[in-house]
Amino acid sequence: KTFFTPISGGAPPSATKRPTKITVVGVGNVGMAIAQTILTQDLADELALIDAKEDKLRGEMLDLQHAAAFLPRTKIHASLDYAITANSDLCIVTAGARQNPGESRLNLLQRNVALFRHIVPPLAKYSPDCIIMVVSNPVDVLTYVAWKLSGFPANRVIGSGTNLDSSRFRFLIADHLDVNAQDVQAYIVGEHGDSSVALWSSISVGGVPVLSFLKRQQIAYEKETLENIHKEVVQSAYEVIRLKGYTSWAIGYSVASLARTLLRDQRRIHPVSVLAKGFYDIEGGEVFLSLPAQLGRNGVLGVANVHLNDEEAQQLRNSAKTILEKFVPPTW
Ligand code: 6V0
Repeated sequence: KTFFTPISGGAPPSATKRPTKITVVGVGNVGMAIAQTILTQDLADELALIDAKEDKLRGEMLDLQHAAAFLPRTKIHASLDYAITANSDLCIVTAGARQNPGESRLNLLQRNVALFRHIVPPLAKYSPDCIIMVVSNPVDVLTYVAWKLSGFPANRVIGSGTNLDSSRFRFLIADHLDVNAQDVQAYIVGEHGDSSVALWSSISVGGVPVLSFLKRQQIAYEKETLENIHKEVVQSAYEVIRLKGYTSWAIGYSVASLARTLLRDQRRIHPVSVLAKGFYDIEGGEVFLSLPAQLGRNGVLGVANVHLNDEEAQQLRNSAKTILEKFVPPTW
């Protein structure tokens, strides 16, 4: 039954192009912020939602569907069954156990690895050609875990990494210099978390290198102010969580911007968690951490060779070591 009668000689309704499909696993605060940003930005024709809590899942699906009159058209499905994720172009994993009071990060990691064993293999089975984007924490280690569990090539497994940290960094620099954050080119790389590395030497605003500008203008070097900005970036997630209980809006926009670059083949450079072995003299095994990576329809297209000074290069290697030390590889 169709509402309209096709014009004679016109293509039948089924002969349209394959829909762009995104799956979001985990409909908590982060998953829903990502889902709603994807919808408002018209990034997918189909959105599949997966969670372990049936009522919450159905409630969130209905709530989004009821906004259909105000949104671009997107078909929204939700189920406990991974069959609904079939033929996704991008699968975003936000499911995660929360840290219990007094629980070590290592224990939390082991619980999340157990959870990923139930999530990643079915995603890979139903969408063997998709790109997997990991958001759950600790994101760098869990991206490695997703890579191993999926059996995918490394270019198709990406962690949201320091894309969010870099956005916080750009906001704070923009605020300090009273410019637009979109004109600030600045990267935070390495671990998403305490050992992240701010690449001060390559920051520019509107093409003007910031550090040499400040020096030339004989504005006090402001090293302390700059270091405080990085400290504020590292602290900002803790602060938002202390104040409102979780973070959601910024990670929602951050991941939606990654989805746009990937699915629309925008070839933009984002600091995201990638297999870092062999880049920037990072040694000591297979480690995922954030580097400025060019992204497109095939996932990670390459890693930009940003010039790091000696201090930054050393900090990046230390960050890799920190991640490797945190991680006790499970037996696959
Ligand atoms: P939340 O609100 O507790 O949501 C987690 C969701 O996962 C819940 O709805 C659970 O029911 C669901 N879930 C649990 N187990 C499963 C399972 N086996 N299968 C499917 N779903 C399951 O947490 P929130 O949304 O606040 O955070 C999610 C994750 O994102 C956490 O690990 C955060 O630490 C992480 N973040 C990562 C960020 C980044 O920049 N990488 C930023 C913010 C949060």
